[in-house]
Amino acid sequence: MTDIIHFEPVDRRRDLSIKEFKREYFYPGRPVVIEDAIDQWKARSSWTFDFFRFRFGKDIIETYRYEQGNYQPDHINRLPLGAFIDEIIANDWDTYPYYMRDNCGFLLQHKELLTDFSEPKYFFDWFRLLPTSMRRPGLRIFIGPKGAVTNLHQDIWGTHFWMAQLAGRKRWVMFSPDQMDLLYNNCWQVRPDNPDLDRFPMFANAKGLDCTIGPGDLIFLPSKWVHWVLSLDPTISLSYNFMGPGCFRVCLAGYMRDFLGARIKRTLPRRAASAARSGNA
Ligand SMILES: O=C(O)CCC(=O)C(=O)O
Ligand SMILES: [Fe+2]
Repeated sequence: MTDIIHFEPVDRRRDLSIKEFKREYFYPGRPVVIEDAIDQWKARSSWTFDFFRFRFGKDIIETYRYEQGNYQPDHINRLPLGAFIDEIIANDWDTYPYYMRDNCGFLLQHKELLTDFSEPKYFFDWFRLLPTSMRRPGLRIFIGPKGAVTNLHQDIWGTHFWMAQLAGRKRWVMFSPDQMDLLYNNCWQVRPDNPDLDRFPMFANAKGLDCTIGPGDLIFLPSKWVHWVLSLDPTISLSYNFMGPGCFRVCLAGYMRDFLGARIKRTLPRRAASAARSGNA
């Protein structure tokens, strides 16, 4: 497909020192693709479709269906991972619009996989400074067919983000937060590869960055950058959202709101039930 709008390429770097990363990308809030950051990972060569199919093929996983331009929250398909991998190799998005996305349970169930990779040296997650009971699982696996799409969005709580690409290629288009108005407040219906300029005319003036990541690449996306992702092949990726300089306050506030909200939701019915039992209700 020929794009209507031209985007600037994201920097691709090798031999990037931590100091250079911080000075050129992390502190100024610029995305970058680092080509050699995960060369030492075992997962870099071992996490193939066959590996997941043979080792974990019987695991029941959840996949999300993309319909009418978005993921439908109540449209979840549960099936064995092996059968899912067979489907995504044989089909593409038009015939099989299902994506195993944001999956954090898989790595919790298979802790042996945690030794296949390590946190890239560029990052340190400040969530790790919270008490253990308040931490959240941050690592997520994505497996999907060619054509799988993630609509335009910003990441949760304004976190920074990295993704390691292990199989297949993904196209990323991203916009700095100051482009928000031209993105119609990061409206999920804006498709950067084929925008409907009758509906979203201001998008024609949005300045975006563009890259394709393939096996072995690591992409860093700073807090609040708006992004859209398209799988160009069947893909396997590992991602992590983290807190750090530049997003500490907004991130902690969002996180605490959700964390405390969930706690209150869990405890209130228990309190009401025990008050009712003791006749205080
Ligand atoms: O790889 C993808 O499809 C989307 C990743 C992403 O944007 C996210 O996890 O927030
Ligand atoms: Fe995202």
